[in-house]
Amino acid sequence: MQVVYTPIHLAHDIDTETFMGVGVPANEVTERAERIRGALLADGGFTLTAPTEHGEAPVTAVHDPGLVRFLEVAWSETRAQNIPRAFLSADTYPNRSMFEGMSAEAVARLVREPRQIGGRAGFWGLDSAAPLVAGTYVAARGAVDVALTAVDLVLGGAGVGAAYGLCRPPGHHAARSMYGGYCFFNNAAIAAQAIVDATGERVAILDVDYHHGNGSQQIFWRRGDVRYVSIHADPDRQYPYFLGRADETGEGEGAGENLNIPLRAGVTDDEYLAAVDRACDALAAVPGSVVVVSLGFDTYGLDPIGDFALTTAVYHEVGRRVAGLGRRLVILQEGGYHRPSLGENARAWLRGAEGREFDPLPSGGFGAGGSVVA
Ligand code: SP5
Ligand code: ZN
Repeated sequence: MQVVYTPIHLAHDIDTETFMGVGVPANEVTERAERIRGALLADGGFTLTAPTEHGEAPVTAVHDPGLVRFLEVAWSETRAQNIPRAFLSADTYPNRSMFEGMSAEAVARLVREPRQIGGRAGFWGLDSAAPLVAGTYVAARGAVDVALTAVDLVLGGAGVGAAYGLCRPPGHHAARSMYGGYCFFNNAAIAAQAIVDATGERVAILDVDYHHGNGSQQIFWRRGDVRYVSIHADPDRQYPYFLGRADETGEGEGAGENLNIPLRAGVTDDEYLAAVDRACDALAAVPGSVVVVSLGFDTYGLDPIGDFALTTAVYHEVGRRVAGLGRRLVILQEGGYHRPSLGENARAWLRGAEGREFDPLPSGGFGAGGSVVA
């Protein structure tokens, strides 16, 4: 399988994030992508491909141009104001209660981008846990190019059944006009839109990151041409808290095109596979030949921010079942924060998707084999 990768992600060099106002070691770090790259190279069955530049048009096909402009200048604006921070997070968010009692017209007039960077970050940002540094914009644009190059490979007519985009930073929390959750541009949504535009077919997104992909849901909420199916931690207990419930099914043309499968803490391999089968039924019902997969490994039992109990073996089986749909797959990396297992988990999933057996490394992926950084 071809793996689209670029070292540009290294520019998004994060060491600290904010959790409930406290600086803590960052989860979404460069080592994640390097671990996966190393393990796939060591496997021998994967070929690394560099992305090609696709420009801004596919980004603004999905995102507000104002978000793109904000992310492009956020770092330099922050430096220009002498803000002594290693990363940028918002000062004030436009909480909905600030406008309580006002008409929709008044709210539309008043909720606009301020001039000061702390307000602008609140206007465009979902939360304070998506650290933004000097290289963030260029890395986020690189991740979009990775996703779009994976689309090109799959649509290229060379009979490619699946391609994997090693996107970093991830994307599925980014909405049309919002970044957050370690995400800046929604790589999967941009890929899905590009597939719709290129093929005229309907497209489905399967999101198996531990978190609900609120951004992907928002972007396609009223769309009949892109179905969004997600298996994730119940937002009653987990980020993003305000979306991801089972009764969110889409509206208008998109009515019935959004399927959320929220799961309890401690979910086991068997329970998870039952959810995968439900999701696959919903995907099989979509006409069209391509499925975009938002692939996260924060569902792993040892993940530091997740609470599922999945094992490496289940990823092989999930990859196998998703490939069993008989669709071409554009597989894009989202989250997953237990660094020692990321390489093995990716190898297991992708080998399953290719119909190859999985031969676990003797070390279980931890240590020598799994942490090879070529
Ligand atoms: C792409 C993706 O997986 N984004 C996840 C964003 C999660 N943001 C909230 C993280 C909060 C982590 N808190 C850890 C506290 C453990 N006690
Ligand atoms: Zn996640």
